[in-house]
Amino acid sequence: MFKKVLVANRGEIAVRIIRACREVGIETVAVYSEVDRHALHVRYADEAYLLGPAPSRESYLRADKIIDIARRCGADAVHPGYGFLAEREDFAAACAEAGIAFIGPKPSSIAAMGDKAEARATVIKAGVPVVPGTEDVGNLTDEELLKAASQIGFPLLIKATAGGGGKGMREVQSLEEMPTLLQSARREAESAFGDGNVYLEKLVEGARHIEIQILADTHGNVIHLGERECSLQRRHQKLLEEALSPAMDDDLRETMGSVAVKAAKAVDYVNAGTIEFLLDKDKNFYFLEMNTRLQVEHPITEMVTGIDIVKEQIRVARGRTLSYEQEDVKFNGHAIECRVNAEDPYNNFLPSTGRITHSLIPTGPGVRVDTGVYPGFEITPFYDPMIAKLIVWGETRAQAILRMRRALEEYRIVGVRTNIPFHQTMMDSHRFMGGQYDTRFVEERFSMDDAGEGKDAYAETAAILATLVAHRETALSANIVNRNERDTSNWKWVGRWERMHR
Ligand code: MV4
Repeated sequence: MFKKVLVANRGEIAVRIIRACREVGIETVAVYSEVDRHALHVRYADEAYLLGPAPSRESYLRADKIIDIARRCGADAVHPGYGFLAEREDFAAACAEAGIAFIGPKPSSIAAMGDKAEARATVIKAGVPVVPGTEDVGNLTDEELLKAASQIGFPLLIKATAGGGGKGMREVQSLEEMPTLLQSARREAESAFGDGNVYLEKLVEGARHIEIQILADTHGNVIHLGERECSLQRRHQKLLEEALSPAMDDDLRETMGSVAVKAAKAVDYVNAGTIEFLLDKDKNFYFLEMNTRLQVEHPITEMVTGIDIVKEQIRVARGRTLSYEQEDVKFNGHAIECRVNAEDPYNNFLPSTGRITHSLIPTGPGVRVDTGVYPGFEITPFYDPMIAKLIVWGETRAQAILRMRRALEEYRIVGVRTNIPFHQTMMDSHRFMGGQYDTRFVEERFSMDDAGEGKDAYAETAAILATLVAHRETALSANIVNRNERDTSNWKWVGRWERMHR
């Protein structure tokens, strides 16, 4: 049993991890930077130690200091959260060397999935579908890439092997463009990751971003907890996630879930992880990459499965078996997460800094808010701008949307600008309501004045949602919902249903 866990992170995720430890009776140690002296994670922990100045490199990325603190305060384990040191194989290895459990996967799994070309090659061998592209690993020369490009065909994507987050990614329309774009992709990857290595994939257009949560223990048990729909993002920053996806059905979930389990087993995975897929219009799916960490959006999976993912992480890190087998995993209702960022949606999502003077946090049935800030806390430009995650659960997707609209209305944050108006506009968007969106939606088809122009628009939206709810609740609905998932827009079936009842 762990007696004491050091949480090597800050903000809402540090608070989330401390809460899980508290509930199972484990003492907690926080670490913090100079600007986080009064942060919530410091207040919630049993002990706290200063790391250094605000910049991450001098604080939350100081692996040496963190391990030293863990050793000296007698922590048995370190939880890295997400970001910072979470996917650094050298940190995971250094913890093990110091006799401290790393609450996450083995260094070798982090490394195997960290190199995206190697990850591709590994999962291909395990029979996981990937987008057609280069299959060799190691440093491919420009000459080899040009040759491969003609075979793959256009349009294609140049991706950085050290990548993630779209850095060093280039869309290529023709062979003529290749040399220039190769050069700029390599240059960007080199400056972002210190590694200019790239690989190629055919471009999949108009796809959705679906990710499958998996849990694995040290006894060879691997299960999946279903998917999260993460297509609503802007510049590779996710803004809103849903579980389950409105684009999936039970059969597809079972298929993709077992493929995700295969991918995890291919790298001998232990602890919580996420397999990212692209899902195209014809419901073909392709492995993209694996995130070898706890993710920001893990709460929506917790809401629909009832499984505490952080507690399972701690449990398997202690060498215990998972508390659940695949048959025990049942999905109930629908969950949505809105990431509340300190940024101005009316001004190109410009980051907003300053002191939070007042805040009123929504509560009530089906609402969960994970946050690391409070009135008096200052938002600085040193860390990412997410100040809270507003998570709601509803019996149906429509109920969840209505609940999210209510919670967003209740939310008050004074002192910094937030993207709450963006989320409100999204909740009123007819395309969102119909579940009809892909990864291009926010950037190409969505505008802040899409919905809610005047009171009438709101009344109309509410009426549509009420109709959706009522519809789901009739026995009749099952058939029509099934049909809609195959061939018509939700929009049409609401109209059809209304005409039927006139
Ligand atoms: C793709 C793709 C289309 N085709 N690969 C973006 C970041 C990296 N994780 C993978 N990404 C993509 N890879 C092929 N072959 C489209 C994207 C993509 C994307 C993926 C997930 C979520 C949002 C995205 C936004 C733009 C592009």
